[in-house]
Order: sequence, then structure tokens, then C-alpha cells
Amino acid sequence: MTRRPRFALIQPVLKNLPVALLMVAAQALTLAPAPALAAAPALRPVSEAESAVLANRVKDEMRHAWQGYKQYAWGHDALKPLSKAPHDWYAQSLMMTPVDALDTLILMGLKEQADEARELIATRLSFDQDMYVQNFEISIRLLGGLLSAYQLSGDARLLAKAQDLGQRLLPVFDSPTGLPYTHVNLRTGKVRGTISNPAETGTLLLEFGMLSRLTGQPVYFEKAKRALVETYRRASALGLVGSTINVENGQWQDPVAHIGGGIDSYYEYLYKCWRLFGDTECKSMWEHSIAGVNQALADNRGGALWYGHADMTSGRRLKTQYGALDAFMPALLAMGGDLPRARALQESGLRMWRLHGIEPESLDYASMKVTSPGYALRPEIVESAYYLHHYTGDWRYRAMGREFFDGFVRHTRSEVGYAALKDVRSKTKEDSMESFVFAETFKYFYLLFAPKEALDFDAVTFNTEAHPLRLPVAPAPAAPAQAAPAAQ
Ligand code: DMJ
Repeated sequence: MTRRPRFALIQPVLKNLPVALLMVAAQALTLAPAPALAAAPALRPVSEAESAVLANRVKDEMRHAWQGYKQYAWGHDALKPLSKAPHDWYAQSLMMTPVDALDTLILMGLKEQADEARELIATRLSFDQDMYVQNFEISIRLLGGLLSAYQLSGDARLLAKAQDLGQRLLPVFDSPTGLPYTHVNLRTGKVRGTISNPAETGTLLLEFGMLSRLTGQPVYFEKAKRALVETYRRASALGLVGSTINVENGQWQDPVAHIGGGIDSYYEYLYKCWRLFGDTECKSMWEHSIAGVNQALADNRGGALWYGHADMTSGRRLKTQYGALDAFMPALLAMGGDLPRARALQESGLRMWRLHGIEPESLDYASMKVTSPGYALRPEIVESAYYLHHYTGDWRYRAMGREFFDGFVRHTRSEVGYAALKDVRSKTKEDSMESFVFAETFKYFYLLFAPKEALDFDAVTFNTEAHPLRLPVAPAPAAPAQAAPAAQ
């Protein structure tokens, strides 16, 4: 007698069960081991009153970290939170922390701090520096930060700074393919860095596009849009991109596809350039790409959803790796309308967090072992809780946020700020506090707990550094382009 598969025998019963029970049933039927899901403590609802208290706690912690920066690193890129010393990325400071922090300070209503940050930036930040900078980081942190702070404050000096910066960055796009070089000298316009990745080539359009809208000069939008399209044109038939690409010949150097660091925000901007600018070409590039991502990278294991690594052409699974950077994906899925996958993936993120009470940079989700043990104070898992709370109204995401915030404060707070962890297992601290803690981590915690009126989610699109951008009511009048700095 042929045996019917076990699943077929109970299928009629399963059809009528709620989704949560179906997941448990799927878990029981699968052969893959299911690490400790049932043992995890349940989440407890968060009342509106408790949420308001949490929002105030976040604000207090933002104030604490800002005070440390002010006291020990004023005017520099960042504060080293253990040695209480300043840190600069390059020979001259570009004020990463104040620029990244400014819109968060404004949204939190920390007026005094916001005003002092704005004055510092407006009067002392100069981009006329003879040094090579990384186009991607400068664009998402500084260009994005200046534009959103300009929109929130109305201070025209910030838009002037953004335009000066945008102009200095433009030479990166002058490659034979239109894919940007990774570095540019801010004074001379000379470029370097031919090996790039999809995140760096494809995460520029929100910032450059908004600069075009606010200045009336289309050149910024056009160059960044071409870079995004040229990246997409080289995707496989599945819609997947590899890890590294040569910007001069357009050849992939590494064909491994995933949604983590080096690729992540390329997918994010395909959707967001449709959301912000209504660009229909972006919409169709997004639809093709997300279908491939869900087909080849999504991985159901033991009843849990993960996104791993695969060959970009064949879709063959290469690694069962997920981590702190991948954790932006539930936000993107939710925004793209796929709430079932978004919810399921965020549950996996919670499991990752709970392994050690704070998330690691990466883990092997097949064995649930940590593969990269640091925690750089990353915001992505909080960002996803915020988006999911916005789209579902489910208290569950505020409850997750409370657990994340408690762990974040318990394990990373220092006397003068917040410190990254070298190892989430031992909780050993590292002398680093990236500016994205101010731009993103505190902002997403705050917005998750604050009343909706703190920011109209539907009126803005966050760039990948959490800087909210909104289309101006009336487009700026067309203006003649400024001359770019000459390449030498
Ligand atoms: C940020 O600079 C941005 O969110 C970027 O897209 C990826 N990583 C960091 C924060 O983790």
C-alpha cells in the first residue's frame, strides 16, 4: 500500500486553524530541528501610558549620548564612548554626529540641543577639503541628514550645504558605465575605487533626487537614477544582484546574492524611489527583484522564515546566514504590502535577539550559532518593529521594541554615551559609537513609542539612514547647474 504523506492526512483539519497554529503545526511536521521557540518568554502588551513613558526614556537616553558628544567630541565626527575622546573618519571632521543627529533632536523636541547642532553645522562645517571620502556613507548620512534637517527646520543654510556637497560628489558618476566610483576628493573632484557593491551604487537616489527637487537642478536625480538602473540591468534573470561589481566594466566580481550589508539598501531604494517620487520604472524594477528575493533567498526552516545567501544566477542556496543588517527586511516587506512575510521574519529577528539578550552581527540560522559576535548599536531590527507597528497597529511590535530597548540600555550604555559590543555573548564593550545611533537607533525607538503625531509616517520616506524626506509641495524653479569641481 502506498502511504499518503503525513501532511495530506491532516490537511483538512489544518485548513481551519488560525495562522499561528498553522506555524506550530508546520514546525511539528518538519524534519529540521526547531531551536527553542516554545521556551521563549511571551511578550506582554504595552499600554499607551507605558508607551509614553518609554518614549520619554528614549529621549533621556538620546540626551545622555548627545551630552557626552558635546562634552568630549564637539565638532568632531564621533565620540569614543569609553575613552571619552573624539574620533574623525578623515583628516578633517565632517561632523557626522551632529548632521546625523539633528533631525532626531528636532523630532524629539530637544530644541536647545537641536539649535546648537544646527548652528555648529551652519557655521563650521566645510566640505572644501582636500581629501577622499566614501560617496555612499557621505550621501546617506550627510546629504540625507542635511536635506531632512532643512525640511524640518526651514534653515536655508542647510540646503546650501547640501547643494555644495552634492556638487562635490557628482564626479563619482563619471565612470564608463554610470555606476559610481566609491570615493571622491571633495576639493579636486578626483575619483577612485572601482570595486563597489549594489548598496553603494544603488542607494543614492533618494538623497540626490531630493536635492534635484529642492534646487530645481535635474542633474542629481538623473545621475543617481542611472546608477540605480545600471545596477538593476546587471541583475540576473531572477532579479538578484551579486555582492561586488566593477564600476568600469560592469562585471560582477562576486555573484553571491543576499539581503545583508553591501546589498540591503539597493532593494530598499528600488521601492522607496517609487514611494517618494512615484517613479514607475522603479516600481517595475522592485516588483521583479522582490519576486526573485522571495523565491531564492527566503528560507523556511523549522517553521521560521529567514533570508539566506544564494548564487545570483541559479538561486542555489550557499549559506544559512542572517544578521543585524538583514533585519531591515521586515520593514521593507511591510512597506511593500507583504505583511505575512514581514511579521514572520520579525519573529525570527526576535529569536536572534533572544539568543544572547542582544543581537549579533550575524548568525547561522540552521544551527542558531553566532557567526559574527559584534553588535554595532545597529537600528534595523527597531526600524522593522516601528514599521510593523505602523502598518498593523499590533501592540506586539511595541512589546518587542521594549525588550530591544531594555537590552540595548542594559548592555551598551556607558558613562558618556553608548558603546558597541565586541561580543554579544560576553557583552564586552568596544570604544565606538557610530553616528547612526543618533540618526536611526534612537529615532526609531522614539517613533515606535511616541504618539503617531510625532511624525506623519505616510507623508515622508525615510532614507536608509532614517532621515525623513518629503516631496516639496511645489517643485523648485529650474535653475542653471553649478560647475563641478575640475578633476585633476
Ligand atoms: C546605516 O548606516 C544605514 O542604515 C545603512 O543602510 C546600513 N547600515 C547602517 C546601520 O546599521
